[in-house]
Amino acid sequence: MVRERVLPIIDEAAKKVSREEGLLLYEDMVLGRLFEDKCAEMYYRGKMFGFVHLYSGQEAVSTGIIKAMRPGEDYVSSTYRDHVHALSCGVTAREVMAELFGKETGCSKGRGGSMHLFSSPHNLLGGYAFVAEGIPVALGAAFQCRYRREVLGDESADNVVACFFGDGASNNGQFFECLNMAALWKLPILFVVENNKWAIGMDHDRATSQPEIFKKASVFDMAGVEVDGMDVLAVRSVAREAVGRARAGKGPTLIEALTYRFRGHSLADPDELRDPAEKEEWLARDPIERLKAHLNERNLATADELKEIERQVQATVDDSVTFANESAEPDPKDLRRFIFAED
Ligand SMILES: Cc1ncc(C[n+]2csc(CCOP(=O)(O)OP(=O)(O)O)c2C)c(N)n1
Ligand SMILES: [Mg+2]
Repeated sequence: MVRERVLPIIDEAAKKVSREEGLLLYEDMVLGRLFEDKCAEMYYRGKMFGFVHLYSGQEAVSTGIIKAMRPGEDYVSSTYRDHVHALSCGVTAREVMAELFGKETGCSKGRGGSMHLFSSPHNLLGGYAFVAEGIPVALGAAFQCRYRREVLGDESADNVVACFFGDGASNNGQFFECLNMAALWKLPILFVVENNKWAIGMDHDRATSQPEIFKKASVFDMAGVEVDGMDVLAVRSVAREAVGRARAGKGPTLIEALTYRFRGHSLADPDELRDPAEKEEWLARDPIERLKAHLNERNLATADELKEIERQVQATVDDSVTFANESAEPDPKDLRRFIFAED
């Protein structure tokens, strides 16, 4: 058996969820999973170009954090593993699938593809292909929120930023520089490390002197918490606290979510390096199954109701493929557009 870290137990009161909220969290995670299952199918059918990195297994992190924020007002930055973050932000399945197909109707007008999903209306600051590249971008967004509120006197600028990145990124210099500035200026930002134990084929424990990433917050005098990233209610609970702290002007939080990707690093990775016993142990902790059991046990939803949500989500995903297929390619005459902002 693979030895895993023991996580603090979140008390039941903090995990309490209403039926309405529970169904919303369930739907968002199922959307992420079914959308990406379809991505794999479409990638192997040759519909997508370049690398495609799936998030399957990690859905509780995206859903738990983003659904604790204000959609469209708060900001989110991502990595190349960005499809599910975009969906949680409310970017439609149609716009994400069309982007993956390189179509004009995609959220980045077909210019970005899988690793570069952007959406200004959703305050999605982008997916970034370079490891840790999104961290300074998110820091800048957090800085402008504080600047607008305190220097320009805009009381409404109480927005919060969630910055997602991986365990591998936490060994990059930008991580440390940005944590320092965020703590120094008490910026409204959540640094969310999705510790899925691997950076391509590099075992996290072999790559860093202190594998418990949340502890790195303490040297910046910043709050740092670890959480079970396979439990959406636990993630939501720490996210709410961190969002509250950020919005109240009390500064950033480093959240380390322990999670696992169920597939290879990208769809081009045969995934032969990870121990099958480790994979099995984490597959048994599937966050979707976990929430399903929670809702069933507390009589918040029946199995049939959850099945109906899955059916509707599948229809949304299928529709996104039809939409992407039928959408036009970008026009070559527009090749130079959208590089810089247009009036
Ligand atoms: C600056 C930089 N160095 C190296 C790479 C190559 N690379 C792509 S993904 C990756 C691993 C990152 O792992 P992690 O941050 O844990 O994220 P995960 O893929 O596990 O979500 C590396 C090294 C890159 N994209 N950018
Ligand atoms: Mg990783």
